[in-house]
Amino acid sequence: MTTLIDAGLVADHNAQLATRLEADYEALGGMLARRGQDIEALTALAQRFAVAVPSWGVGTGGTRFARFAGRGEPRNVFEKLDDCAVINELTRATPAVSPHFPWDRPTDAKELRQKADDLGLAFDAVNSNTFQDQQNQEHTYKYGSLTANSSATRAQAVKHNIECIELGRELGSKALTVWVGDGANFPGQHNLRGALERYLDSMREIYAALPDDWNVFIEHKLFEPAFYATTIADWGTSFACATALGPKAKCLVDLGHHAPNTNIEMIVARLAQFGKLGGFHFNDSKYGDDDLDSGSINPFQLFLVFNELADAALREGPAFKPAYMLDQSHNVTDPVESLMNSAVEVQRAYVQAALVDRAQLAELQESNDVLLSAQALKQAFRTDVSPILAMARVRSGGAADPVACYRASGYRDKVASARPAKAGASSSGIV
Ligand code: PSV
Ligand code: MN
Repeated sequence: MTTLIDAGLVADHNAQLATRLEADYEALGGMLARRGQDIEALTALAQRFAVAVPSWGVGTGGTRFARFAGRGEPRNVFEKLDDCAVINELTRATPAVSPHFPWDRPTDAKELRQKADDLGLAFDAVNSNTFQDQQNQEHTYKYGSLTANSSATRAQAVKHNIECIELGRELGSKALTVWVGDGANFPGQHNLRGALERYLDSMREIYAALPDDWNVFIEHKLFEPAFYATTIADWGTSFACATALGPKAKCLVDLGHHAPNTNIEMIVARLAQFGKLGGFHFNDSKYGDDDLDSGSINPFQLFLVFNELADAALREGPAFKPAYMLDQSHNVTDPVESLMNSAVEVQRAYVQAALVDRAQLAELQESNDVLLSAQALKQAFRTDVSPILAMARVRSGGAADPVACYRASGYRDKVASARPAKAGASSSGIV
């Protein structure tokens, strides 16, 4: 197995922080014990947590105005995997990568799988891309893909999704995520019902190509690129489509894809209740689909999402396993740092949600004790579980402080000289 960050460097880094960490861990352990909670059980829980990294997230993103390239950006899927491996080596919370095709299409899937294996990585859901035209593509997606009026365009988009399934099989993936930007920019542009009927017809063909042990995740998004009526705009449409398609179809919740102030945790509860919660794209936002780092704007919302997930896990048992993935665009930060930070923030919300005494909360709710019910959640959210997360990382072979250790490793400088920027290349990152 190849490691990209020197194990000795990580050990030195951890040794430097050990005294402080142990003191903080002990203090937190004492406080939790007084609340009847076992810090060791929580640390073990944190060690089991995993969230997948989006291959496109390791490139520098941009907006429709500009993209400011970063140093040492990965130029192909192999280099992207290296960056993803660094994130996992230091956080020990991201053992899988979610690839995007055709951006990450390998010439040899076996070679790519071997490379991932060697880096200790697996592949999570594969993503199709029919929201932009590729070079030498026969039919344009300018007016839609799976919903297009043209049957030839729809067939081309269906074929691409089926190719993604094939590639995903070779990589050991078990799910396909379908997000389409299809929609209308002007009233009258679309027959709203007709577009959704065409979407379902196309999705039925894709669904039919799924292996028995696969799922297809339907990702909804309110707007962009369509600014008037997006075909799969909300969780209701996503749920209706997943239901119409069958048991292998589930809904994917990207935290940035809702109207401001939408109660996302309630959507999570609804989808879990009806067995249609497939997975997540975690990120944060202030205004729209900003794709900011997870937990950077509204960490309480992230906690409340995990509070619903903890409730669902208790009700559904081990079969309840939504896919956790990040989906962010890093425009002004080092993508490796942002992704490490986000993985830790999602893990933090997961552990904080486990602090809630669910039996006690149920009693408070039963007796209509509104104030103490709210306080039960607030107390968990206010608890700083950082020592648990750091201890979990150290015990799993990661870094007590992933960003500090990453900076000390000089990885970015190394890749900056090994990966000179290619003129005009922007194969990585969201542009
Ligand atoms: C769309 O905004 C999205 O959230 C989908 O998941 C895409 O696959 C991804 O971003 C990258 O464009
Ligand atoms: Mn997404």
